Amino acid sequence: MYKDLEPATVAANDTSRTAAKATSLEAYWMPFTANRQFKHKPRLLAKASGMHYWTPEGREILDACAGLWCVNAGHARPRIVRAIADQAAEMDFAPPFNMGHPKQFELAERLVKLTPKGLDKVFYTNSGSEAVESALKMAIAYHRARGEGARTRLIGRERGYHGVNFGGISVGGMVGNRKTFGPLMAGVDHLRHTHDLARNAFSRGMPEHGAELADDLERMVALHDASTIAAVIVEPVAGSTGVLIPPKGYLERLRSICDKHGILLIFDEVITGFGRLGAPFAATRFNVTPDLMTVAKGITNGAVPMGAVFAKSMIHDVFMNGPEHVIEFPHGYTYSGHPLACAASLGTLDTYAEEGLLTRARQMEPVLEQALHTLRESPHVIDIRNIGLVGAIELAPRAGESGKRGFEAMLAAWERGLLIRTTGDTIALSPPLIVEKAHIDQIVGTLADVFETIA
Ligand code: PXG
Repeated sequence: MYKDLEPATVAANDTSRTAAKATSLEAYWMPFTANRQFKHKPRLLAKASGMHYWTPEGREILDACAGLWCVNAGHARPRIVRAIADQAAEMDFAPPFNMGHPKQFELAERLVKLTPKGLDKVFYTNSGSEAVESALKMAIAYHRARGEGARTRLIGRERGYHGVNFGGISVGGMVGNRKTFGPLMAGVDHLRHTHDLARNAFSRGMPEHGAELADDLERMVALHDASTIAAVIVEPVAGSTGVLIPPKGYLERLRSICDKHGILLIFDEVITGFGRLGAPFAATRFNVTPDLMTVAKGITNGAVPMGAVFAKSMIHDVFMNGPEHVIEFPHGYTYSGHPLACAASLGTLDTYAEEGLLTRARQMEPVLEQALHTLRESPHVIDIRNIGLVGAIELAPRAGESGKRGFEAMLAAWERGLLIRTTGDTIALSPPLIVEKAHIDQIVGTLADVFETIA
């Protein structure tokens, strides 16, 4: 037996490692972070349970953003922890190509019971970005397999976020994520975004105005011809660009224009999936079913990286053609359907089911809405919007320093024991779905104080 397989030795080694001298922050190049600012004044999280994080010094931090929109059931939930630990001991890895393991199939069956009718097939990935790339490839390959190989164009939307890979930033509409990386993918166009403060400021739930913006898709068809368009991808509620809630009637209109022209509709539900809006998916809540749906984050409660694409059977079935020994869809990842991710997801679905978490946001929505809108008269606030357990407070940008006020609000909240997420000058709130009224009051009370404090 190898020495390092003796449990006692492993534990001893691990302890000596973590007890090593204070670590330098220099080697780690951090993602989507102002590295120099962080390293001057680090913000470290060392422990988490339920609604809270703790810093290495033991300071308690209320988590108002579910980690990063992912820890929907709260932190360190026992069923999930146990599922991961047991799986790691039982089987750490199995090759996903040409081989399967039982939990991949069990999970797939469980997942498609939650999705809107018709989305009956699931393809695993390891992140939201990979789910988006996989869905875009499926859309193009689907049309090709049906003999419409000219349908390759992809339509995204301004202020959309679809992860950071080349397909995702190409259909995405975040200038900062696009401008640095050259010409991106060819053959992409964008609908206008739906954010309209002039008409919709301080809306509660879905805004009244803007359904007609879906008609942009008709303009795209007029410009490019439907025979060249494979798919449209949108977030039902745009998260990363500041919580942009679809105007009443918008998604229905987009769906019907897609149907009219044979264009696939992709919902990117990486944020909206798994209960965030008070229903299993935004598609469920809004009663609009896409042809492909991407998810990640809440699929494992953030505990192990995982993403997925749900596809309508009619899409999947088009691929199931030709000689049986031939790979139908040449795409996948070493870690597709990783055993630890599948186990974590099964534990997550159990937790969601036992605690009614996939619909709880609907009950808590009025509580969050009522509390958030009390901030309307606070300094700097130019809009407040909310749906399900998502809220946003938009602050006026400081002249010539767009995003600085938002960043300072995040730092001030951190000092007061509150973790929030900001994008530009908008604060996005997405607490774990186990949140109670007292937590919401703490979040809003702290923010009121923050707004009084920052310049
Ligand atoms: N699509 C959507 C709609 C997302 O929100 C991704 C794809 C990419 O997922 P991965 O797992 O590759 O990161 C996301 C990710 C924020 C924030 O501050 C949001 C995300 C990621 C990082 C920050 O709002 N969402």
